[in-house]
Amino acid sequence: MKVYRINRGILVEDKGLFYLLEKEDWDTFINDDNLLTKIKHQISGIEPVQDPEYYLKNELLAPAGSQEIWASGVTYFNSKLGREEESKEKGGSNFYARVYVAERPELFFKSMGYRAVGPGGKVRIRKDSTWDVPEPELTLVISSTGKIIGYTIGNDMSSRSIEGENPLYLPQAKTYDGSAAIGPGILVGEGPLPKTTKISLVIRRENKQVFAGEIGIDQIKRRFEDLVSYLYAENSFPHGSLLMTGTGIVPSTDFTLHKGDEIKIEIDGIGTLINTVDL
Ligand code: DO4
Ligand code: MG
Repeated sequence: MKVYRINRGILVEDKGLFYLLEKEDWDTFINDDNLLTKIKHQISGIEPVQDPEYYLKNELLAPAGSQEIWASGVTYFNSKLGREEESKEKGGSNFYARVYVAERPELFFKSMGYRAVGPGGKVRIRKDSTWDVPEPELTLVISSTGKIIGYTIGNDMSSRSIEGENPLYLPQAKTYDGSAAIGPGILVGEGPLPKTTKISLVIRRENKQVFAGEIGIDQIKRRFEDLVSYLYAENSFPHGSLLMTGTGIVPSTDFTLHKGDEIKIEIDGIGTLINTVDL
């Protein structure tokens, strides 16, 4: 079952049919430990909509409102290698090797939900950055009690030049207007994602593919429950939260994003998130 946030409420996809729940408040709707049961109950007895494409094309919003969006770092070996490479000249690389094996994960604040870019929207690169990449990340949707209630796709846009300069610049490399994209919808399943789930990233420039990469979620070093447990240990989230789980796809050091690039992230079973790059 998938849930999309749209202008006029919520669109539910179940077994190829779509149901409209008008005037539902997103924050109240999504923050529910028994979300799947609630949705099943709410769509029973209502007719499916005839033209779901209209809503998906014209009304789709980022699936977050008052939720905070956090992110995990260096959860895949490729991420550790990439950060070591970008920071080695400045002497910061050792921190990444250490956090990769540490018990405490790297977690950082990324964006408020209402500031996140939705499907089809424009993500940004900073004007004071010279080296920029998207980070395609499986994103957990978590209730206020700390239960993982769904999954979506996140793009943790990152400035590698600022991050590589000094690890203490991380908040500036990671959090700025247009730095977080999420969507298209939330997969609300009966249980955990299959271990064979793949994340793929394709970047196109002037209609040509300039980067493609893929990673399996089985390559992640951390358990999702452990990431959530660290995040919730000393923080309360009255509306729930979203947590990006880190990237395992890191383009080579000669790659940087350009204005106009199209970023396409796909995760099996969840969908495809497409955004274009602006300055
Ligand atoms: O430590 C820097 C950020 C790491 C990150 O965002 C990732 O691994 O996805
Ligand atoms: Mg990341």
